[in-house]
Amino acid sequence: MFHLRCIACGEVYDRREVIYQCPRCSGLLEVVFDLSEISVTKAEIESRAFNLWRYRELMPVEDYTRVVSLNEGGTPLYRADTIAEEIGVKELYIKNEGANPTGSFKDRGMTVGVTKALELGATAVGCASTGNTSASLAAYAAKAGIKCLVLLPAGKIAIGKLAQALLHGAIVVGIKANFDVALKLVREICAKHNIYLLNSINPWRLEGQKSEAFEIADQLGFEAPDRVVVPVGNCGNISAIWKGFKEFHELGLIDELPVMTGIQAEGASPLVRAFKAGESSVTPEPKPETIATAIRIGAPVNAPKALLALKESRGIAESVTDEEIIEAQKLLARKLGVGVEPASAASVAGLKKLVEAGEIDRSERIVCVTTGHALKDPEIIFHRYEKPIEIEPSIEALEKVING
Ligand code: AN7
Repeated sequence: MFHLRCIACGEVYDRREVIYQCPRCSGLLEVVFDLSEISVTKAEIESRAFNLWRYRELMPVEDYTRVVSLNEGGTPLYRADTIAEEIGVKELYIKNEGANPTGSFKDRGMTVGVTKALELGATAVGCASTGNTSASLAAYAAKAGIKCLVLLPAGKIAIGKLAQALLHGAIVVGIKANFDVALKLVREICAKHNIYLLNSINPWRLEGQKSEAFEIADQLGFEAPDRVVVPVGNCGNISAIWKGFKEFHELGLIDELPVMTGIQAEGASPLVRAFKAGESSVTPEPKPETIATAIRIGAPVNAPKALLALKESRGIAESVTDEEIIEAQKLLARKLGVGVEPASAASVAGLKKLVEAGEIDRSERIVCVTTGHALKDPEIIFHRYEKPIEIEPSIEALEKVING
């Protein structure tokens, strides 16, 4: 079975308690499985459909036949030889999370999170979001038939994500402030009005996201890569992926653990600064800024978990500029045929920077996670890339174009 435990003071709590932080010390909570009770084999896993529920023994739900699912997970792991050559590493893979039902890795969290919401008797769910969380929660709440409230930093949401939240019928509220302020506000309203909170402070949600690690290992033939590179905002995903690798390792499903590498945008990089200064907590950035709006976060709530993941895996953290992000987005789009939103490209941008700086061994086997689909943010493409060419409808005019 499984229960909740505080990562700071170690206090344990029953899985049926509706809590998001340790009631005693306010520390972050994590879900702990009794792994000695779990005996799933590689063959059993391989006999199942390739989606998140392939790893059902490690998913903390009461009855997996009754989960709220849109068939999330099962995303492609592309071998990216052309990009590997460009960056100068031996073996590179792209784990394309944009291939999830609503176009981001958040769906992995929401299938578990919304299932838990129902199990705990919730009739409404809520979140603050830089976009993808709201798009995903809106869709899963619709599937579950419950109400959904999303708070967004007004004017700072990529248009595709905003459209999704509206499309799926959530109550969409723009807050005239940044994400960090919206998160504070939603936590208050959720507590006051019995709305189940599904930001990544919610430990159940991260359980779904740890399946990224299971899949990467599975797709590499039950082996961990040397390194996993992850874009970082609120610090939930990198923590979840690390937890997934640790559980597979403890169960004997993989022999090695990867090194975790977190990448933030330069204008929103509190984790990177804390990591480089060797600090055990982050100092919030009051005015986070980057074109990668998904990771425009100054006060990451899961920073203690991410710092632990970096420490335990002997990992590193680095920041990249908006220009480097666009360059990496172009590389993925034009050398691999994979369209990702800017935040996602941060992983590849960070890898390139770290390889050039000599901080990553070129002989490693590396997986970069790309977290969200390019269509989430079409505006950035219109602003940063070539414009379409308009001509009169004649062969002569067309020939002029193709002849450059
Ligand atoms: C594409 O949707 O925080 O470090 O509210 O959308 O776990 O926060 C999004 C985060 C990376 C960072 N890539 O993950 C939200 C939100 C994409 C994202 C991240 C996000 P975390």
